[in-house]
Amino acid sequence: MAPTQGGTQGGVDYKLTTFLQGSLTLDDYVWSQEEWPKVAYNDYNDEDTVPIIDISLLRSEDAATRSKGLKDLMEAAREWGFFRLVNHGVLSDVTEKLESDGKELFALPLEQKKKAVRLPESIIGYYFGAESVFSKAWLEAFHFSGDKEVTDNMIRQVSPENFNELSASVHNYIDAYQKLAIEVVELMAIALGLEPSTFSKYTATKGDKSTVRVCYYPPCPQPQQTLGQRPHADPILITIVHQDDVGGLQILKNNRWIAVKPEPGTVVVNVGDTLQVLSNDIYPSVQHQVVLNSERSRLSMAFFLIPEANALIVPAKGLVDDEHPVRHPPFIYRDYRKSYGERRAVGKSHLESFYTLKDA
Ligand SMILES: O=C(O)CCC(=O)C(=O)O
Repeated sequence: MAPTQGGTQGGVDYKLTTFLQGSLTLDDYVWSQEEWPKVAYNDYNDEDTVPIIDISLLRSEDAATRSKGLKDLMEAAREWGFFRLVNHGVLSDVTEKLESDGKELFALPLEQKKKAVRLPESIIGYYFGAESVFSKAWLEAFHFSGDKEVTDNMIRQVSPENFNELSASVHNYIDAYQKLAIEVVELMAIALGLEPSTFSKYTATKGDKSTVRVCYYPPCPQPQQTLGQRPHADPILITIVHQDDVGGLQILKNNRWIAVKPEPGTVVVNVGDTLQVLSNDIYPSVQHQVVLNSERSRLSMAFFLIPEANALIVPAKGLVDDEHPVRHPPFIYRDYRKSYGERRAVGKSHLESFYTLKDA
């Protein structure tokens, strides 16, 4: 690709974006050709679209409505590993506040943002593009921990003058989505005839707890040759993504990339590797990626329901019998997370390579 230095496209002066500061050029963001996106960010296929689950039906007092809702949820999660959730009840104020605070944080000078830079060994902190673990990704992110002290320290570094407001904004978001995420995994257990807490009991209550990654993808002059996030599956229990109206999230189904259309008031839920193992492969963790565009910036917020670091991840008893043997040997979540972080597996989830690596 001919390096385009500076100039404007889609109203953006790329020289000014974080991504081309220092010695970085556009060439640092060109991926190998086989990784280039096959489907444009807004190429939605209305025939084949991620199912929508109305969670208000699952909260219904009416047994028949609830039972139909549980069946739909189970089928969506089993078939897709992904679903869109409507009527979830998280106040739009909570979401909009973090969205607007996020935009203000990304607008700060790079040196200011870097005061909260992610430290090696941690998933928490600020990172961007070619300098991050997401190497080559056209992505800037603040990853906040549910551990109040950790996040508050981070905010104090980046934006001390707005400390109280930002701290409340991040923690309100994490608290609201944590409640929703626990409700969802409990419903996913009930849908399989299991005790409600079968999956939720693994949720971290100390240490890194659940987290939110606020992601910012500025317009990119070469959206056909790079990605905002490479294909990956998440290591955790579930992820709940709130995306703005721009679009860019895609999931892999039957070897085809499917663009997930943003709908107001809807969040996207995906199964992570840990829930795949706990459900003995009934609920698959699915690869997803983020495709860019050259016109509009995109902001998304990914809430991760994280397992306890010391938890032994083993398929639920009720899902294992002679006909359904254990599909994955048990692991301690900390070991899995460490290996995932070291390798940042490309292609199929880290889950498959993990056992080979351990046995090597
Ligand atoms: O930006 C998105 O829509 C997806 C974010 C994501 O997959 C992640 O942060 O792991």
